[in-house]
Amino acid sequence: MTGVRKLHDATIGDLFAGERRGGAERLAEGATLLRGFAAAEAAALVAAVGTVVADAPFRHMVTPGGYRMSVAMTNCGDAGWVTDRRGYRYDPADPETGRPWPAMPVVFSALATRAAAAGGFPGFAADACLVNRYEPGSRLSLHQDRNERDYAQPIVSVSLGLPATFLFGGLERSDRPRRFRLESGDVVVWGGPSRLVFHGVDTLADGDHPVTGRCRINLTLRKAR
Ligand code: MD3
Ligand code: FE
Repeated sequence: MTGVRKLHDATIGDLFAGERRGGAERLAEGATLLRGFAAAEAAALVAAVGTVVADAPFRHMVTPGGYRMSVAMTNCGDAGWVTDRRGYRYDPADPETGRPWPAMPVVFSALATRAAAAGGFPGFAADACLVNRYEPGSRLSLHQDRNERDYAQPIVSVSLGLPATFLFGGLERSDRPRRFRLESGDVVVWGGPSRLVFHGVDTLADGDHPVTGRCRINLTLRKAR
């Protein structure tokens, strides 16, 4: 190795000291990006989404303000996140059918527990999973996740399929967001002081992915109640 290369590596190493540890990147206090953490399981996770969707199909929900969301959603687990003209909430039943949401696949809950532990939250047990499907042109505007009972519980998010630009803001809506590219198999754990930050997803670019085809799927695993 040349002296120049060694110097370069040492500089990069110093720049990221305290930020990267064994593939984990600390985005902010309590927020950890685990690049590729679910890559080996991506196909199995997408297959499990197929079993959920067979029972509770993707649908475009309406916001309390009357806007149709560009992201299609469904849920599994003990409760599902829903929105309609009456507001945002968790519901134990799918409002489209009146039936309970499908059970959470064990591949989801086991991954959430392992990822949360890697992000510094041992013993996490997700009881709800929101499944988001982004097609080209879909986006999720800046928001906070505030419908869960206990903000001490982290949220685990899993990206599958087409890459997206994630917007990671601050505790005020007006804080200018940082932008991160999230790829298939990336997992992010959001807890502690990062739990209530404003966040969103930029308009999805078109593409074709071997695991999902022309879309991105995001799983958000939560302890809702
Ligand atoms: C940061 N989903 O469903 S996951 C959502 O890619 C949501 O579908 C996005 O935001 C998606 O509510 C982003 C990343 C995420 C999820 C929850 C968070 C980031 C978060 C909660 C607090 C802070
Ligand atoms: Fe969110």
